[in-house]
Amino acid sequence: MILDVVKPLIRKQLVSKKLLYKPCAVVIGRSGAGKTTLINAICRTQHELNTRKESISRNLYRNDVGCGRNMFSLIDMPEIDSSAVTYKHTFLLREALSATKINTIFIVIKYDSRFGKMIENYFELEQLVYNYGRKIIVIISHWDQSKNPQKNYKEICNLFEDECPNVTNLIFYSEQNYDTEVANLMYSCISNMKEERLNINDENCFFKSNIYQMKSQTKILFQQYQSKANLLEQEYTQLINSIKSSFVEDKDEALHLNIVQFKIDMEVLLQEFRQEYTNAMKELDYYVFNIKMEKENVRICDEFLEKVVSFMSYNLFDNQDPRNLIKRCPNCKLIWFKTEGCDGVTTCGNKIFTNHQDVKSKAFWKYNLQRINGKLQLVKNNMETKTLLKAMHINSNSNRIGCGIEFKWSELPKIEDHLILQLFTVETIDQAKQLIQAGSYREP
Ligand SMILES: Nc1nc2c(ncn2[C@@H]2O[C@H](COP(=O)(O)OP(=O)(O)OP(=O)(O)O)[C@@H](O)[C@H]2O)c(=O)[nH]1
Ligand SMILES: [Zn+2]
Repeated sequence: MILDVVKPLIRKQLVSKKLLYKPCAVVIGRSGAGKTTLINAICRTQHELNTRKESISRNLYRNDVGCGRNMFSLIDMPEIDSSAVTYKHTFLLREALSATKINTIFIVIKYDSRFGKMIENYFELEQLVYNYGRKIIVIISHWDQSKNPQKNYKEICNLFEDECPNVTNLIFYSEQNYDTEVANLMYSCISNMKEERLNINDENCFFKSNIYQMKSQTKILFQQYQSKANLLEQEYTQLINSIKSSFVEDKDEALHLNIVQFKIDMEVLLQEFRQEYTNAMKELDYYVFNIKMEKENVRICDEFLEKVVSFMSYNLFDNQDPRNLIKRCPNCKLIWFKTEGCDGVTTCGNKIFTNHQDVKSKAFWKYNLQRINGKLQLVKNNMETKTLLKAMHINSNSNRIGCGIEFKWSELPKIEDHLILQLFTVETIDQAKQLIQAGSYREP
């Protein structure tokens, strides 16, 4: 076997399973291991590299992966530095680990020619998630620094097998350009593990010495946030229940809009609370307050999403459904057919654009959500009947096309069913789905 230095590798090749929900994994690593670089690359995010800020700006990030064949999200853990295992670190770590259901824990370890260092590094991180050894996958980063990857690959695999039998798999990668492959390898591990809510409580010895009591004032403010968030959730739940049981043309789109808008409203609420209390609290109180709110935000949005998805006639996480794969650019209206990364941030274009225009266009939904006399309601938009201009594969090799703006793929409405039928020259959406499954769709 000839090993390519930069191409990612995996110890045990797994067959990816098709999941009908969007799985989530957490990524842990010591400062400098390359965690942020990895997440930025596959999620197309732009979190600052190597920010050793002790500050409150550190958030509980959950990022949608924007490349590869499958949808999943990653929670970025706080940088961990053995010399500075502060209360904040452990608090954020604990909250992040238990914010949502997790399939996999990725531990990122920087390649070191002294292999013992990597093992040491592993054990140091493993203790944070000790009870969940079965969920751990090790990612060896900086793989380009190996002088003899073919030999080292075998040696490292054997070493981990002997010293850390807990670890069921190893991925080797370096930052060069193989984002899609890394995302696919990560998904193959994730999809073969169950999702579960990790139960990390104060009794866990690691956190014991760091118990902190939230001040009663902070508690009250957090409860205020909670009750506002719950009210919002009730309001939206009422609306989706009424949509479900009444005659609404294109229920799927109306329901999808509710998911997108609910998330926006929840984010606005979070921002309001953040801004209002930044200066009112001591730094540590504010830090805890902020993370607690973020966690609550994630939990409530997940619950709402689960509810709405169950009301829809197709699965929003099915990566073979044309309604998830074909979207219209909100700016230039070009229709894209996407076989990879149908979730996170996408650029309208088949090539990287150098002159980014900052165009703020809004996706055009059939409906609109408005508060009329204080009541949240679904209002129909006036639609022009859309005709098909042209459709392109987003990874097509033809000349540069598209307008270059960025948008979040999963937050755009599906295109009209009749256009999908026209594109695939079929009679039903199911037939289009079959063509996609068979891999026999070609751009017109
Ligand atoms: N040669 C090489 N350098 C890398 C690789 N991945 C990341 N780096 C570099 O390593 C440094 C640290 O990367 P980060 O992504 O900031 O590491 P981190 O684990 O997020 O560290 P914190 O931000 O402190 O949590 C950066 O300068 C990266 O450019 C890699 O695969 N190969
Ligand atoms: Zn465009």
